[in-house]
This record gives sequence, C-alpha cells and structure tokens, in this order.
Amino acid sequence: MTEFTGDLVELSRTVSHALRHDPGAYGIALDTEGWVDVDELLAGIGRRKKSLAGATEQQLHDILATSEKTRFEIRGREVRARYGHSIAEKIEHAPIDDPPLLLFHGTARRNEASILEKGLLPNGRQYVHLSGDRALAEKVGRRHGDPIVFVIDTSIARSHGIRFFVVDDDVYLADSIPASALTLEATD
Ligand code: HQG
Repeated sequence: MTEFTGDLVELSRTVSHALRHDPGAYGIALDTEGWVDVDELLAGIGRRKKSLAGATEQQLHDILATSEKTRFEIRGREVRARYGHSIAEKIEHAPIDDPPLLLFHGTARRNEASILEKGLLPNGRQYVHLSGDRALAEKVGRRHGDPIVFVIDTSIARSHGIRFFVVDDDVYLADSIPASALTLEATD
C-alpha cells in the first residue's frame, strides 16, 4: 500500500463524511449505534480517495488529540461519529433523564422567525444539536451568519415528550424542540 501523504484535515473531513452522511459511498455499513470497523473505514476511504490511501489508525488518534472537537470516537477495533448524522437510518442513543435545566442553540438571525413559529427542527440531520456552553452555541450560530442564541428550557421540552441525549458536556441532541420551550437570548 502507498504511504499516506494527504493532510489530516482532509482525512478528518472525509471520516466525518463517511460516518455521518454517506457510508455507502465508501462501501461500508454502520451498525445501529453508528459503529464500523476501523480497518474497513480506512480501506473504504482509501478506495474512494487516492490521496488518503494508507491512512492509519494512529492518524485517527492524532486527529482526536489535536482537534478542538471530538467528532468521532474509537472503541477497541471500532470507530463512530459521535453526533451530526444525516443518514436515513437513525442512530440509536440512550436518552438521559437529567439534562441540564438550560441548554443553548446558536443559529443565524434569518432563522429567528421560523424557529419561534415552528420550534427547532433537525432539518438535514437526525437530531437537533444543542450545547451546554453558551459561547460554543454562539460559535455554531456564526457558521450560519449573524448569530443569535436560543435558550432551551429542557423541563418544558421534556413535558412535551422530547427525549435528550448527551454526547459530552458541550453537545446534546434532541429529537426537536417545541417553540414553547425556547427563549431568544437578548442581544446588546
Ligand atoms: C436551523 C457542528 C429555520 C438551525 C456544530 C441550524 C454542531 C431552523 C440549521 C453540529 C429551524 C441546521 C450541528 C426552523 C432549526 N426554521 N431554521 N424551524 N430549526 N433550524 O448545521 O446545529 O463542526 O445541521 O438553527 O458544532 O448548526 O460539524 O446544525 O442553523 O454541533 O462537528 O437549521 O455541527 O459540528 O444546521 O450544527 P446544522 P447545527 P461539526
């Protein structure tokens, strides 16, 4: 096999694409919790992108060690994306009964009216992504445009039967968030 010469950013993006959005394009299949064999993933990536052929498990660990975000995790021989999935088959997570009372969601100002009317919807992804960290939520919002931050009252959402899932203290997932559980944070 040829030596891996691609850069780790490209490898990281491709791993996220394969594990979150399009495993079939790499000839791999995820199990119901999103796991796939590390060697199968790397072989699939190498088949599709010649510049990434020969990438190693050590390089996956290097990405995890140097990234601000833990987008995927490795357990034994397996790897999975921790959040962000858009594939049709919904990844199963264990719901939690004790989410923080308040969570945050950053988005673009142009989405404000629609969110206040319809609530937060997962759109292209399987779950709505929320943050326990206000500053991080604002940063996520800035990806989409002029950022605004919504505060989510999780007890109101739970009273509507909404389930919450924890990825880490910075990332929580929910099926959707009803408008009645949302408040737009005041901006200066
Ligand atoms: C918006 C990144 C109008 C929602 C981040 C968001 C995150 C609505 C957009 C993760 C709406 C979806 C996910 C409604 C929701 N009307 N707009 N009713 N309901 N929206 O990218 O949360 O770097 O799929 O506000 O850090 O921005 O990739 O979701 O603006 O954790 O690892 O629809 O992706 O992580 O956008 O980001 P996205 P997100 P990574």
